[in-house]
Amino acid sequence: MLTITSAEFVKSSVAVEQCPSQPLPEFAFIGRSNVGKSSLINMLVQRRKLAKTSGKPGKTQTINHFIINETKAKPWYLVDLPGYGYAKTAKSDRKEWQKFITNYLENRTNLICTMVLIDARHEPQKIDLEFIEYLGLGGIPFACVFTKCDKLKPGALTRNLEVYSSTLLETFVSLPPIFVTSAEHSTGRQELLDFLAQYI
Ligand SMILES: Nc1nc2c(ncn2[C@@H]2O[C@H](COP(=O)(O)OP(=O)(O)OP(=O)(O)O)[C@@H](O)[C@H]2O)c(=O)[nH]1
Ligand SMILES: [Mg+2]
Repeated sequence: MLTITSAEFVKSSVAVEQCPSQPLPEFAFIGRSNVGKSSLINMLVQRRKLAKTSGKPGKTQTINHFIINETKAKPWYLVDLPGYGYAKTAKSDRKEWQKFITNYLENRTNLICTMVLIDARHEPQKIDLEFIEYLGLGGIPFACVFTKCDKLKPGALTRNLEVYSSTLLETFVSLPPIFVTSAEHSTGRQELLDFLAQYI
């Protein structure tokens, strides 16, 4: 089992070239604006205010590295990425976002796995499916993490997960690793940490 002893902000970058040069194992969190990326990172490391969160979409605008120390292994990074699909973002800015993030995802050599966050309350959204397909086609390792599961009843959660899985199976031959989380209740924390621990 992995026991985190400290988690600290390292730096914000606006290009992959600016990211920390130490080649430590790295895991990135991505998904729609407001899906709960920053909150999930805080939940994992049990620090309420490490990654800045907001009720308004578009809070995280840079690639933010956090270094995590634990008892049994070398340090590793968690990376908070800006969200996609924020309706108020101008088209030209969206193109910029794409370049900046795809460049990171495709060229960050120590990036081990990208966690794609999906709001558990909704049916599959085109923007998420397209992003997942992009990762799949590019051979970029990823896992799906459903967020905000405290906001729906167990029956609805099960149903949404089933719909999501069958939608993914229309494109993929097998399902990626799937996690169900709540940053409010720390649901899924141990499962996610166990998943990361395999690589560390
Ligand atoms: N109920 C509930 N609310 C959550 C959960 N996770 C996040 N939220 C809320 O959702 C809002 C957005 O959370 P953030 O963590 O800032 O989301 P983000 O994906 O980092 O957003 P951007 O940085 O703007 O892309 C905040 O008001 C959080 O409190 C959760 O598991 N349960
Ligand atoms: Mg954020």
